[in-house]
Amino acid sequence: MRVFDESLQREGERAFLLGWAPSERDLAHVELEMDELGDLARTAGASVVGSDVQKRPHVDPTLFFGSGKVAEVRALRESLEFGLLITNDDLSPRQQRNLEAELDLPVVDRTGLILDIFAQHARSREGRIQVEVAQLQHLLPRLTGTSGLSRLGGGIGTRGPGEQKLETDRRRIRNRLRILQKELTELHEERALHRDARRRRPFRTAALVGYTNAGKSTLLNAMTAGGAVAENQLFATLDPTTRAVRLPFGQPCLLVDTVGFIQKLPHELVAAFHATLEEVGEADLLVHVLDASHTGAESRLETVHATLRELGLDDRPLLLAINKVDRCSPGSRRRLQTFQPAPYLGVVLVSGTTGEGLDELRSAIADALSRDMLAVEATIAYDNWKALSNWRRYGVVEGEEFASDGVHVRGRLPVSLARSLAGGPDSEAPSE
Ligand SMILES: Nc1nc2c(ncn2[C@@H]2O[C@H](COP(=O)(O)OP(=O)(O)OP(=O)(O)O)[C@@H](O)[C@H]2O)c(=O)[nH]1
Ligand SMILES: [Mg+2]
Repeated sequence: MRVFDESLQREGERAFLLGWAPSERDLAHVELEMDELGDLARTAGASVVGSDVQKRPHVDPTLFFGSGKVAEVRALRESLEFGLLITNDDLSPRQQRNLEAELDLPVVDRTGLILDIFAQHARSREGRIQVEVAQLQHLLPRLTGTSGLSRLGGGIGTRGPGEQKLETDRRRIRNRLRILQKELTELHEERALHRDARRRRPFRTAALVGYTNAGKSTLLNAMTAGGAVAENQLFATLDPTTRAVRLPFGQPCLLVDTVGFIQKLPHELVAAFHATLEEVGEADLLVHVLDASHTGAESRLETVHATLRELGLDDRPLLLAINKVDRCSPGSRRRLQTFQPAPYLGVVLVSGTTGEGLDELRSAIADALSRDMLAVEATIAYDNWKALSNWRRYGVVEGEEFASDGVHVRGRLPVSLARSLAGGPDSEAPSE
């Protein structure tokens, strides 16, 4: 067990963390998860007074933890003066209720904690609704009264006015869920309209993805005019932010920053944030931002891959931006320079705070985005200035020669522009 004295300096709800490891072998990664749970608790505003991990092959169906461990935690309440227990694993509604009764304390599980942080950080209308939907869905099965008796069996405490109130509460929640879902659908349609408008312009989009706190918003700010919230907190960003970034050949690209991933990302949240994550789904390229200074960087890399798979985004072209290299020793930098994991088109070492590697990252993004452009060679008449300026703007100009019949241009163009230059059937120059 670990006891922290940070609580002496920090104000906030005093919380104790409890985790579970099925065997000795799992202890190391559970300890990493416990560190992260501490960060989550602090982000939610709690002060962590201590933590413990129970080793036990199986979880207990009624209490999750063994009754001995629960008694131990109960005994610690006096000396450590905590008013909240946070568990690293998700509890069934029944386990949560039983633990609360045994400990005479509120108990929050990992999902509940993440939902709380999301509720504090959601800013946009859509973000707030998504969080409320996830919270209500999390709450609904927990609204079954405290008796723990099944409704079919009936019995004392499950009937009468109490039960009626419960039914009313459930009905109210379901009604509220329906209203929220309807509003989400409307917002979703609105967003689709915006996206259609954007699609008509041949803007390319790259999305920054990665573990929470990896430095995505810091990178977005460093590469663009800024304005995204970057903080040493988990889930500082919930709402997508889109900014234009200039790439080396001058073509504009939109850079999207959005919610970070985390291990054991609650399913309610993945589902709830599907709409927000659609912005990522629309991207031509994903830039995976990895915090190189974190001890668990490798497992975080895996978590991000797993989350991308879950979201059906693992077929997208990927770049790896290894961030916070300003914190790395020369030795680990050298190792990182030769790091070439399979799915990535390129790997760049960057620092969002010192600006190191940002030019390389811009070039890597430009290269990756121009891969699916068409190679084109054409002569553009001098009176067709618009075609030339569109080429410079949205494509890549590799060579330009001014001749008597016009400008001979060699380079790459997005398919829609190449067609319009050839006067093809779908030709339609992008309107400004
Ligand atoms: N030393 C160092 N710190 C960095 C770097 N990039 C970001 N940070 C710090 O890391 C913390 C998290 O940065 P954010 O940009 O908010 O991270 P994020 O990935 O957007 O996080 P969420 O929005 O919470 O998912 C902040 O305290 C940043 O100042 C870097 O290159 N070097
Ligand atoms: Mg962020």
